[in-house]
Amino acid sequence: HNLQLSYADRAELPNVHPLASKLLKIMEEKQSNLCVSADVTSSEELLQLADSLGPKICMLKTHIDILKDCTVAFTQKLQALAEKHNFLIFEDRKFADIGNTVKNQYEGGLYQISSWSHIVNAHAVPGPGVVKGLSAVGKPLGRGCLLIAQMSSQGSLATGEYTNAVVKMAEEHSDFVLGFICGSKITKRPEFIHMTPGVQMQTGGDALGQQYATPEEVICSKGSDVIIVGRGVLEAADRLKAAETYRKSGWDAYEKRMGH
Ligand code: 5IU
Repeated sequence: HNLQLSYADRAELPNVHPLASKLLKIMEEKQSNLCVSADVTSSEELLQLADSLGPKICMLKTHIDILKDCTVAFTQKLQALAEKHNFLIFEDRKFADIGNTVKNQYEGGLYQISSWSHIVNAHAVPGPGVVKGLSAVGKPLGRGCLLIAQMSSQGSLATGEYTNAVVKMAEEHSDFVLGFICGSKITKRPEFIHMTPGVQMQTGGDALGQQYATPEEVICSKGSDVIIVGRGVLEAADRLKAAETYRKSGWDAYEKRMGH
C-alpha cells in the first residue's frame, strides 16, 4: 500500500517526474518534509531567511510579487542559496488564465519566474490549456508544476468533483505536473507529491479565513507529503528554532506513518 512506500522508494519509480525525484531525494537526505513559505517583503530578509533556514528545508516557497525591491541580482542570489543548501524554489504564483497568457506571465514580465523557480502552481479552473501553456515554457527548462486541488482557506470552492477533475488533469499531464496543493492524499499514484499549506503546531486559523492543521495531522493522518509553513516560523521569536521544530515534527509524523 502506497502509504508504506518511503520517499526514497518513490524517488526511484520509473514514471516519477525528474524534479519530484530530486525533491524526494532531498527530503530523505535532509530528513525534511518542510517547505517554508518565505512571506516577507524585503529581498535582503528573504535571502537571510533562505541562508539560515536552508539546512532545515526541502523547499522554499516565495511570493515574488510581495517583495518591494526585487531585482535580477536577487533571484540569482536565491538560486545560489538553493544550490548551497540543496532545496527547491517554489513560486506560489497560482497561474489561472488561458494558456497563451500564462505562458507570457511565466516567462516574461518583471519577474521572469521560469528562469529561477523550479516549481510553480496553477489553478485548474481554465481547463488543461493552463497546464499546456506553462508546460510550453517550463518543460524545456526541466521545471515542474503543482495543481491546486484543494485550498486551506475556509469556504474554498475547490472540493469534491472539482478536486477529482484536478487529479485527472494532473494524470493527463504528468510530464509537467508533479503533484498537488491539497489538504490530504488525493491520488494513490505514488509518483505525485502532495503539498499542504495551513500548518501550525496548534490547530485554529487567522482572521481572514486561513485554517490550520498540525504537522502530525497533515503527514500522518491525512497522508500528505510536504508541510508548508509560513507564520508558524516567520512570527516565532527564533525562526531557526521554529523551523527545526516543524522539521522534526513533520519528519516524526512521516516516520510514524511508515510504522517506524
Ligand atoms: N497558501 C495557503 N493556502 C492555500 C494555498 C496557498 O495558505 O490553499 I494554494 C499559501 C499562502 C501563504 C502560505 O503564502 O501558503 C501559508 O502561510 P501561513 O502558514 O502563514 O498561513
